[in-house]
Amino acid sequence: RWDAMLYAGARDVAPATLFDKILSKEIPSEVVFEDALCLAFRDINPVAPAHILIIPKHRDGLTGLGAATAEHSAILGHLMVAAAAIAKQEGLSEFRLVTNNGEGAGQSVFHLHLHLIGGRPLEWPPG
Ligand code: DGP
Repeated sequence: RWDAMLYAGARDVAPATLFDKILSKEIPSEVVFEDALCLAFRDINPVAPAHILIIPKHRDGLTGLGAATAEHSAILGHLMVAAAAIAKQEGLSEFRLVTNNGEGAGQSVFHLHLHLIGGRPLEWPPG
């Protein structure tokens, strides 16, 4: 499965996900923000008027947040700062940032992603 590791990074042996195809543009997406380290695009199945996924371009073992180690500190911080910039760009002063870790928590794509959600009142606790 060397092909599957193309975008995942040399140290990443987990199977490729559809986000690799989004990164390669094989699957089109509505990109709202991009820099050298991350890509942000609109969720295909939005749960709110604003629903944006923010992903690292190189998964580097981050199948989900539960796989994070101290080596991932810089990219994780970068994703958070990107989320704040995207919220501002989208005109969201109130928003929620969520990451689902594990199928039981609602994770369906095993390439770390932050859900930036806003544009409507958000209830607490989430389901
Ligand atoms: P999660 O369930 O937390 O792993 O989030 C995965 C999200 O990915 C889910 O909210 C739906 C979204 N998604 C799935 N397939 C596509 C796609 O092809 N394009 C886009 N833009 N989003 C997708």
